[in-house]
Amino acid sequence: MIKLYGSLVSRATRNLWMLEELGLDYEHVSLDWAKQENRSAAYLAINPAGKVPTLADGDATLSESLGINLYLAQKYGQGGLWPDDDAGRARCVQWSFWAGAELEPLAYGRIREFLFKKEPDRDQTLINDMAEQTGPLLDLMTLALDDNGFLAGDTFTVADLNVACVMEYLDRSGFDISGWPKVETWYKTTYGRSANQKIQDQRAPIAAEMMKRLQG
Ligand SMILES: N[C@@H](CCC(=O)N[C@@H](CS)C(=O)NCC(=O)O)C(=O)O
Repeated sequence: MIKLYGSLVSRATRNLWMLEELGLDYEHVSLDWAKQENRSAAYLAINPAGKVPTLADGDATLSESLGINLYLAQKYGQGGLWPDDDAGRARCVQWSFWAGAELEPLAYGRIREFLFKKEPDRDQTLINDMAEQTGPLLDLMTLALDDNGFLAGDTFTVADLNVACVMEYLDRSGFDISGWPKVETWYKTTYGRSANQKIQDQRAPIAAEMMKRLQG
């Protein structure tokens, strides 16, 4: 059976969402990184980087959350989350790279400032700079969504899932996307899908506990 390693307060939620979308049977092995469970000898034998998530599926043991989702879509989502046409598949790869390389550094940067630091320790200059750099990315998404309402074609694909699960960091850190109404509508519809809702409902109490610890 497919195994997914990583806790509900980690990027593993990206893959849990995907596994639910695909309706696959899987085992979720929750590792608490606050307790360094991802640094145990047993886990390092599976993923020498000691990071989560890791997916084990038959001969494939994979890391990198967005790459794992591309793999799952390709293997189990043909014609749905993984489009039938070459251009659609290429756009899924393109947007996934974009999410990791362009959006995530800014969105995760905000999480570090807003969730992992207390108010007096936040770097307001950095926050303002990151906000300024985020605007053009949302402009670009608006252009892409103008064509068809989804990022890689005219239906929901792994491109939408991978971008939305990174955009989650903007949401959680209170970035206001109402100035980009197409993106806002797309995000609410995408992130609100029932497969993700199921995972977010499981995550909520654990995340609340973590926030209490971080913010006091
Ligand atoms: N680019 C990687 C990032 C993986 C990553 O940094 N995971 C964090 C949790 S979300 C982690 O394992 N942190 C614990 C550590 O580095 O010890 C991905 O998308 O999977």
